[in-house]
Amino acid sequence: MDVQKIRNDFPILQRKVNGKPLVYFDNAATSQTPIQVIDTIVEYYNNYNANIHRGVHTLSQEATELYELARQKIQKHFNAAQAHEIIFTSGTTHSINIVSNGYAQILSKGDEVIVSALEHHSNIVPWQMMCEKTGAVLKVIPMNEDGVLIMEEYDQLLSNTTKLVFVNHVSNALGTVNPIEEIITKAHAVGAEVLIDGAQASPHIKADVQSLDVDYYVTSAHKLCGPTGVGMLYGKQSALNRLPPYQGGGEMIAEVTFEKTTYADLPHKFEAGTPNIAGGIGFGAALDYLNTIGMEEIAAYEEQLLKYATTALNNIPGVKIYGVAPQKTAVISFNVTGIHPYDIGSILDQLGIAVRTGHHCAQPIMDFYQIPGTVRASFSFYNTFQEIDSMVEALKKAIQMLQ
Ligand code: C6P
Repeated sequence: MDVQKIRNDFPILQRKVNGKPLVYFDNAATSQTPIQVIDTIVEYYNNYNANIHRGVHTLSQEATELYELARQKIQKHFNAAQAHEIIFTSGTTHSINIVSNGYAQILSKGDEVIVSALEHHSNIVPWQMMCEKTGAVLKVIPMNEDGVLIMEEYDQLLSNTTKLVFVNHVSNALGTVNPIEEIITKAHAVGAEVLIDGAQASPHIKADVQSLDVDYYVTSAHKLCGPTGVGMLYGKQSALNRLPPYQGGGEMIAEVTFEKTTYADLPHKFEAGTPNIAGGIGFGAALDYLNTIGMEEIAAYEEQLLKYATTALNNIPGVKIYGVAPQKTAVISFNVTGIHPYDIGSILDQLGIAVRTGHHCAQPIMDFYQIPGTVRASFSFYNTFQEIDSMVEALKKAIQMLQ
C-alpha cells in the first residue's frame, strides 16, 4: 500500500489547523473523503441531477441508473443475495430505527431482546423505545475489564423467549471486535433474529452477510470514506418482508386510495420520499475506492498503526488505555491520570491533532469504567506512523502543561 500516494487523494489532509499540519485521528467519528468520491458527487450535480424512479426524461433515467448501480455495488461489497435486500437510509441510526420501529409492532409483553454492554447509544435507545411500547424486556450481555463481552453470560440470557439480539460488530469507544459469528449462531439456535451494527466495522472489515447468515446488518457511508447522510440497512428478504414500513409517503406505495394503500415491494417499501441521490451514488464510489486499495490491505496496515500507537502510548507514564481486547480495530481510548480528557483534546487540537473526547455516545461503557470519558484516537489507512509520533510528542507536551 502506497500511503503517500493515497494521501494525495484526500485534499483535506493537505490543510493546516492552528498553523500545524492536520493530523486527523477522529476517523471513527467520520472518515475523510477522497477526491474520487467528491468528484462523483460534483459530477452528479453538474450533469444529471434529477429525481429518480419518476421521470421519463433522460436526466431522471441516468440518475436512476446510477443510483441503482450504487445499490448493486453495496450488494456486492457485503455479498447480499439480492439488490433489493439493500435499503438506502440516512445512516446507521436511521437503519436501526427502521427495524426497532418494525419490531414495536411485532413483539409483545414478556418477549425478550438482548443488547451488549458495548453499544453506541444508537443501538440502545431505539430498542428502549421499542420495549416501552411493547412491554418487551431488554437484557444486556456484560463485558469484562478488557472490554470483551462475557459470552458465558450471553448463553445464560438466551432462551426461547429471546426474539432479537442486536450487537455491534466493533465497539466505537474501545475498538473491540465482537464474536458476531458465535452471537448469530447461538441466537438463531433459539429462534431469535440478529441485527449487527456495522458502523465501526465496515471501514476495516468486509462483512459477508450471507456467510454470517445475519438477519440485518447496518452501516453509514461516512464511516467508509463516503458522504454523510446516507447509509444502508441490509436485511434478508424474509426479515424485511416481515417488517411494516417505517415512513409513509411517495415512492413506497403500490397503490393509494383514500380507503386503502398497498405498499411497494422491497426496497421501495422502506424508501419513502426523495432520497439522498448524490449521497447514494457517492456511497457506491466510496466502496469502489476502498476495494481498489483492498480491504485486507487496509486492515493489515491499520493493525500496524494500532500496534505502534499502543506501544508508544503505553510508554508514557500515567496513560491508561481502555479496551485491550485481543481482537481490536485501530481505535485507542485512553486517559492520563489526573487530567480531564477534554483538556488533552483541546491542547492536541492547538497542535493540529484531531481526536475525539467524551463519552463517545457510549455512556454505559464509561459508567462501567467509572470515568466521565476518554480521549479517543482512531486511525485510518491514510494515517502514518509519523503522525502517531506527532500525537505522542503533543501528548507529552499537554501532560507537562496540565500536570
Ligand atoms: N459513531 C463516533 O464518534 P450515524 O450517526 O447514524 O452515522 O452512526 C451512529 C453510530 C452507530 N453505531 C456505532 C457503533 C457508531 O460508532 C455510530 C457513530 C460516531 O463513534 C459518532 S457518535
